[in-house]
Amino acid sequence: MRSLLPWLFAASLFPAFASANPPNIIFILSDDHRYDLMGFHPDAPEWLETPALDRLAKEGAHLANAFVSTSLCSPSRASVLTGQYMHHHRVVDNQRPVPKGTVFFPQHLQKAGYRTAYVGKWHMGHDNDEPRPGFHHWVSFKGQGTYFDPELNINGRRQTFKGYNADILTTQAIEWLEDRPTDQPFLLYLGYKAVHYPFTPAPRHATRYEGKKIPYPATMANTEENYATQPRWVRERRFGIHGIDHMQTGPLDHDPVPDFDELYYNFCETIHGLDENIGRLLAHLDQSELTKDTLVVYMGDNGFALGEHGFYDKRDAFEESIRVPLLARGPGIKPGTVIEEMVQNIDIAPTLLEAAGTKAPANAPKFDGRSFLSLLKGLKPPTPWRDHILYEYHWEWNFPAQPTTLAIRTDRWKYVYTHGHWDINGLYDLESDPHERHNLIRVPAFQEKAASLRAQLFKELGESGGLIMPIRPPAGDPYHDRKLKR
Ligand SMILES: [Ca+2]
Repeated sequence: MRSLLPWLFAASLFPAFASANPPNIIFILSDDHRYDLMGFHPDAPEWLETPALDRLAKEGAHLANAFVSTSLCSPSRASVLTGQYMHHHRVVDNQRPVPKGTVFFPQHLQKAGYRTAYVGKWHMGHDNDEPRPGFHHWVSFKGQGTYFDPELNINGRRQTFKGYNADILTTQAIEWLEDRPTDQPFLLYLGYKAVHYPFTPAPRHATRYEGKKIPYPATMANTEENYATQPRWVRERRFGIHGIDHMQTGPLDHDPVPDFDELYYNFCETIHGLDENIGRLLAHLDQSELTKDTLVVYMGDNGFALGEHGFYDKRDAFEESIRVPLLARGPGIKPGTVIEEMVQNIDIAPTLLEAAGTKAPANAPKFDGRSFLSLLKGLKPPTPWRDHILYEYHWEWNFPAQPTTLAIRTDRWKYVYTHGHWDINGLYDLESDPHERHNLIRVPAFQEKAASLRAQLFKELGESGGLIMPIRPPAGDPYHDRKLKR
């Protein structure tokens, strides 16, 4: 009789994808890595090498349509950890910490018997590197951290390490994997600082791609054709802090922006160093025979424009900003799976809990996202999958070029509403116009489409409590200056 008890316990704990043992989980979150800069991706430059990410895609699943609900570091990170939209978790910018009492999904995994570790960039608020709820082991740093010689807070004690941030974090992660108690499944949440702007490669990769051919996007040129139908703010942004016509005279603005080609090479070289470190981690899983029982998920926290519409950076609702890389390899996922359904950062928490065979307690804050584990396993989801996503971004005092933006995106259409300034909105047909060059918002034939998407966007945000305008005291260094138009 006694021997049955553990079995009964396990069966009740792991109902959906019951297996003998819940898998280990490694969730890797990188920073500012855009969706198509992975070697295997058809839109990547052919010279970019990411063998580790290519391996994850080959041995697991590539979620080809993965998006964030807010394209900014801290709000997106909070959405991953809480499974909630920004209007629910209330981390609306990069300046402020998570409200007290916020529940992070690793807390639920701890209750389900997981051993948990956080290693890397937390960045919700700039000043606090102290351990947060949900993790038995904690390695982090304040705010954005530094690419070189980081000071790490390891379980409450600070220590400075010599070297490149991504190398050091990977070593920390591997050391924890070696030292952890082995009688529990584990969650390793590894948040790289790489490849956050300003992109800074490891010295060993600093000139790796110099002189390679850069695929400049068609919407990069400052031509009448490119801006004929776009809102005015789009063209204006190219002359401000996150626009490419702001870059060449960077030093005069006390602004570290390099020229565009250098930015592009630095980005790719930093990605290569990140990939090398992910490769180290995957090799460690192989050597310690953990590969078979470990779900590895790789994701970026937001996208990044590389010249599209005259932009660099993120924040807007164009594709390059809202799409992210997302890969998953592990038990039950067939090699070479490609998932076309739209998934979001708010889906990570429910997905990882379901993979662990557990869920949030009934009294825990509700997730806005839903689990895509059935998609990963090639199964039909229990109810039809979503046919659209919502997007929200709130204007920041220190980066004023990007207005408050609300958007709804289906497989084919995107409606973009900007709030609080005198301009037009956006409507794009992603099927005939994947690069969003032709704003249809003023074309009579599309008025009905625009009105219906606008109504749906405001209805759903309203019902969710998302029609809020958080007005906070200005914080951070202001980047208000613009260049003269050339
Ligand atoms: Ca970021």
